[in-house]
Amino acid sequence: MRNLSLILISMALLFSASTQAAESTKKSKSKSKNKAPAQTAAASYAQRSDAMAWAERMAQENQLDPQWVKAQVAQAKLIPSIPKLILPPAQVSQKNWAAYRARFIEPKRIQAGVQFWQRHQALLLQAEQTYGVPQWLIVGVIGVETFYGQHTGNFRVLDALSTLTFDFPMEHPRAKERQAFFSKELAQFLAIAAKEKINPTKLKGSYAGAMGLPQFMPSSWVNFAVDFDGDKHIDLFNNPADVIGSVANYFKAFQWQTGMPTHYPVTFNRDQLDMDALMAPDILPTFSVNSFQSKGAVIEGDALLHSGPLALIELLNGNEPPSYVAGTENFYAITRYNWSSYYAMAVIELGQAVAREIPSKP
Ligand SMILES: [Ca+2]
Repeated sequence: MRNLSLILISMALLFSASTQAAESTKKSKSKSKNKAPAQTAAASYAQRSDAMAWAERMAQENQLDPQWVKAQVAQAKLIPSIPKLILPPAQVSQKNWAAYRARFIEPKRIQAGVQFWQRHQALLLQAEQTYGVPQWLIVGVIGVETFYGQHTGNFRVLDALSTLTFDFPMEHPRAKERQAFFSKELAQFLAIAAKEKINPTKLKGSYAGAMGLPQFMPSSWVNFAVDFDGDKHIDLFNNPADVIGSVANYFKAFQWQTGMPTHYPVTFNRDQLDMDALMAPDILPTFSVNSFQSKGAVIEGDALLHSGPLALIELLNGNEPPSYVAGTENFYAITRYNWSSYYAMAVIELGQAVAREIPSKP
């Protein structure tokens, strides 16, 4: 299992694609009595002694100019909707793979994926050759995250991360850990802006601070983003080479194994299935082909020749019967981008649906 910050990154990313609709709904309700735009009413952190003390401390820890850091934090504004968005939903709706799938595996997104692939064919091939990560995976991730750059988020990242650092809702079940996480993300964000000489107020992202076409959190940017076109800058907003190379590098860093399938079909007779044992490790691949079969899972063909461990992946379909697949270590690797088997499956199916539309070359 990975560390907490990755859980939090992925939780933030998990909701990145769906937050804008929720946000606009909430905004229109809360503003019904008050026509003023949110920015007018928003409190600035310039007057907050805790924020200024944080800036001082953060500048020292990261060898940044304290005056510059304070001047940036002073421009940050509280976004009142964000503390509500970060709270777990009051009612957990039943998971539904069929509904989730329909949001992502649909003609418009596939068509945008085909255009993205054709436009960036050379870069995708170069990334595959450099990192051993298939082109369809890179295309699938960017499509699920941001619809190929159409939905990269409309919050100023500086405001979003400042709000989650200085005004994190204390009623959150893991408030202290998450606030500490976002404090580090804000520090990393400012370090990126300083290094790239970007005005931090110009960068927009999700309410949790995920940025650019691949929706990298600042810590992911610092640790995994690459300058893939060699222009001495990393730009995940406008530079397709850096975007494509960074996604591929991320999966290489999380042990993507070149050539290994992500999953195999699986069937079973429920009476002969040791469901408790198979579900115990959740999505972590644990069972050899032999032990998977001895517990009642039925796999065929190539799956029988698989040499690594497998996991029984269950995807709920609301009131309909669940879907199951046998997930490999590469399926697990995709969940390191976002801790959700539903997310991983959507990335796989979108990427492969796009790939089927790309004429294969000799
Ligand atoms: Ca670059």
